[in-house]
Formats: sequence, C-alpha cells, structure tokens
Amino acid sequence: MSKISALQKARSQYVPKLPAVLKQCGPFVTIQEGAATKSVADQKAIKALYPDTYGLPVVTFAPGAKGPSAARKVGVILSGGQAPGGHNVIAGLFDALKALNPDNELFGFLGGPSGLLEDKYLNLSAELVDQYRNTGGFDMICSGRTKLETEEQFAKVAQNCKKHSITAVVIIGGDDSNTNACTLAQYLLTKKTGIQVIGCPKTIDGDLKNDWIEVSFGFDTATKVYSELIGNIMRDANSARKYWHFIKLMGRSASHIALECALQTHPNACLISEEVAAKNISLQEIVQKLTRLVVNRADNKLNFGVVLIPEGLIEFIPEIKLLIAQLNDLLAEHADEFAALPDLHRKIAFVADKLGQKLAAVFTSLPESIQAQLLGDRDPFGNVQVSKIETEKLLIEMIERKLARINARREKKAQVKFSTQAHFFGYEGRCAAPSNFDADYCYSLGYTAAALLGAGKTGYMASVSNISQSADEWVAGGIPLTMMMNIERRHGKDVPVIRKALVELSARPFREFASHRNTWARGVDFVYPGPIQYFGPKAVCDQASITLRLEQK
Ligand code: FBP
Repeated sequence: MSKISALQKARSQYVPKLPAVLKQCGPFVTIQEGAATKSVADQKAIKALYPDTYGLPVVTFAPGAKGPSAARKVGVILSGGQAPGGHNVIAGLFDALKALNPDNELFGFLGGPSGLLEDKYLNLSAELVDQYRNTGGFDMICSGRTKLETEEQFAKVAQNCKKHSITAVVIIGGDDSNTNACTLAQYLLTKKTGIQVIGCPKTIDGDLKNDWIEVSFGFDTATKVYSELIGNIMRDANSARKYWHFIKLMGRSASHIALECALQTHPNACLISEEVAAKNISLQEIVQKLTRLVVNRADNKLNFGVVLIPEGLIEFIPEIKLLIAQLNDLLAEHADEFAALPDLHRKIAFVADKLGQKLAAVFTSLPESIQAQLLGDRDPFGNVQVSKIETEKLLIEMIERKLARINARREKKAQVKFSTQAHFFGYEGRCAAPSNFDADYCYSLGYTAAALLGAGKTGYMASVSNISQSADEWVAGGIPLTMMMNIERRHGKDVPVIRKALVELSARPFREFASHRNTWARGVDFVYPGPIQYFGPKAVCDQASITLRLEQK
C-alpha cells in the first residue's frame, strides 16, 4: 500500500477495545467450562459424525497468570465474501499470539481455503499487519470461495501444516466455512495430528447467529453504509419528489440486512422474504400491494417513495420457488436440446411448453428480461443464480403494467405518475472501513481465537457476547462448533451444517418494523443516518445495530 488517505492514516492509530478480561490479562486466561452441550437438532447423527468434538462445553475466560508457552506457528484464512473488519481479526490474532510468545508466527494463507490447499502463504510481519489495522477489505491475504470439504482436501491441509510445523488453523468465515472448520477439526483429531482449528463468525448477511453467537462481524458496518446510501436517496427523493427508488440489498437468503436498513431509515415499504414465505404471499399479491402504495401516495400528492427489497426475495415467493426448482430440473434434463435453440423466444417457448399449466402461467407472466435471467447460466450445482435476478426491475415492470391498467380507467388529471430508479447495494458496503463496533468486535474475536488456541482448544468458534453493551462488559470465550449444527438437505443429500439464521417474525426487530411500516408507507418519515463516524461522541460512533439492540433489550 503506497498511498493512504488522511482518514486511513488517522484511523490506523485507533486502538480497538477489548473485553475486560482480555484487556486485563491479555491472552493469558483461565478457562471456565460450562456443562456438556448438544447440537441444536439431530443430536444422534451429529454425535456420530463428530465423536471427538460433540458435547464439548461452552467456555468463557477468567483472568489467568502470565506463563511460559512454547513458540508455535499458526495459519489463518479468510473464507467467502468480504466483510468489514477481517483485517482486525487478523490483527487481534497476531497481537495475542505475539503476547503469548514473541516468537510465535502467523501464516496468512492466500486467497482463502485454496491457499491452504495449494500452500500459498505470507508469513505475516508486524509491519504488514500494522498497515491493515482498522481497514476494510480482505486484501492483506485475500479471500476465496473454495470449499474445504473432502478427505483429500483435509489430508492436504494436514500435510501443508506439517510441512511448516503449523499447529493451528483459524478459519474466518460464514456458516459454510465454519461447518467445514468443524469437520476439519474432527478429521485432524481422528488423525491425531495435534493441529487445532478455531472458527470466527464472518458475514455481512448477519445469518450466522444463534443463542451463543450474537452477530457475525461485518453486518454492523455494511448495514450502516447501506443505510447512509438509502438515507441519501431518500433525501433526494424527498427533494425532487418525482422518483420511486427500488433498492435491492445484499444478504443472500436472509433479510437481516434489509430489515436493519428499514429500522435505520424508515422506507415506504420493505419486503421481508421470511414473511413472504411464512404467509404464502404470491408475486401478484406483492405487486398488488406495492401498486396500491404507489396509487395512495400519488392521490396524496406524494409521487415518490423508497422501497427496500432483500436479495433473496425471489426464492421465498412460493410459486417462484417452485418455478425455479422446475426450471433447474428441466434445463438439466434437456440441456443439449435447450442449448441448440437459436434465440431467447424459442427458449422461452420451449420451457413454457414443458412446464405444467400453472407454472407456465407464472413463467409467462414475468417480464422477458426476468425470463431470460431465469434461463441464464447455472451455478456448478445446476441452480439458477438467484442473486443475479434483478428483482427490483421485476417489481418495477410489473407495477408499471398494473398502473397502466389503472390509469386507463382514470381521468387525465388523476393519472398516477410512476418514474423509477433501480439500485442494487451490496459490494458498496462489504469492504468499508469497519465501524468502531466492528473494529472492536473483530479485534476481540481474533484475540479470543488466540486465547482459545493458547488454552489448547479445538473445534470451537471464538465468541464475544453481550456486545450491545460497552466493550468492558463483553464476555469472551468459545462455543463448540458442533453445538450449532443440524442435518439439512443440500443438493439432494443430507449433510451436517451450521444452522442459518433467518429473520424471525416473532422476534423484536421484525415486530418493531411491523408496528411502524403502515405509518412509514403513508408519510415522509425518512431518517437520514449519514456516514459512519469514527471519531466523536459515543452516541454517534459506538452504537451497535438496531437489530442487535432490540434483540438484547
Ligand atoms: P458470505 O456469505 O460468504 O459472507 O458472502 C456474503 C455475500 O456478500 C452475499 O450477501 C452475496 O449474495 C454474496 O456474498 C455475493 O457473492 P460474490 O462475492 O461471490 O459475488
């Protein structure tokens, strides 16, 4: 990094806060063990798959005494999509390892799990780590989406670790990467390699959380960035009073990001995928409801508005979910015939002909651009790439069609104007400089991971809890990875996985949103959160997300 911004320079001096116990005695902790644990479901099957790590206790730290520890080498990888704060996890891990023994070494494997498999690494120096403190991005060692899941891959990991005398690996990733960390930990125990594995909860999506892991890192910063952008758009909408903005927000399946942004900014509508699925709401009903919103606001001289749409919505709409599943099968079955068709129209006709009557009607009711996206390139498992479907444009187009019919029945002066702008916010927030919350939380997670390694633990996820309070009240420790697991059907197979957290309709954040949304729909209740602040009053700089605060109320 040759040139850095003035903010980055000032920010590099920021000293992240640690939970009191780690602040007091560094990584020299004594371990307090809870009772034996069990997995969230499918206990028998999970126990059989993870005999050595199943049932481990939850651990928390109490102050310990500084003692000698032999020098060791530890590997770290960043896995999956970027999330603000990853560099601080590495910085916390690095600092704690050096505090345990200045001769400890940290190997950063490059490009995610593939670096570990291909033995591509950087031996991280203090100078290098210093350059990345409190910065966004994963560019110190980069990330990747290779999955560590086969025996051959695990053997390769063991072999590469052995080659460098590495005795522990820290995997910073989401639910899938931590599932893989759990299986790797068991494999390395079975093979008696002596190599420990610790996971850290990462993902902007916020779907790696449960009774023990309060939030994944990156969610706080990413939602603050999106909320700033949404607020700016709201102010523009309220100033010009001529556009409807349809904003799709990243987050994969879960709607946590959309919900948090709605709580921050008070849009005129925010769809929550989990509610759509739970109430069996059809696409037509969604379009009908949004059209009514546009008409009502127009009749009140408010020809503008902001609608938030979660990235995964399309998969949660019951009939579209069925349609996608049928299309996946159909295109796999008739791959050659389909590929030989010369143009989109013939492809659409071919598919419509093969779908049952009901699904064919759903398919043909969609705008052509969306039909094309549904027939587009599949992922390696043959599934449509749902995140590439432009739901924001789909909704706009379908509302336009409905409004055309409504306007045809109305007098000229009562016509509903509907000028739109479509947006997709995702990559804008994934590499932002971490908020104070994420900077502190991530550094604490890295530090905790090192303390768990120092205590000889494996098969754990580093945990820092009570995080809606100030950092000196945070509780550090470890959660057995097996505790979060259950069996799920994925790509036609029953597999052990960490359970993904979707938005719960009975929980406080959704209830809070639901209790205000009708008011927000009618008026101009927009809130403009402004940019993340790193310096200044606590109330401005150190607030955890609204979701977290409501969950912990
Ligand atoms: P992770 O689950 O790996 O943290 O990724 C999160 C995410 O940002 C999703 O919100 C989004 O759907 C996806 O990554 C995009 O992936 P890619 O970076 O491969 O385009």
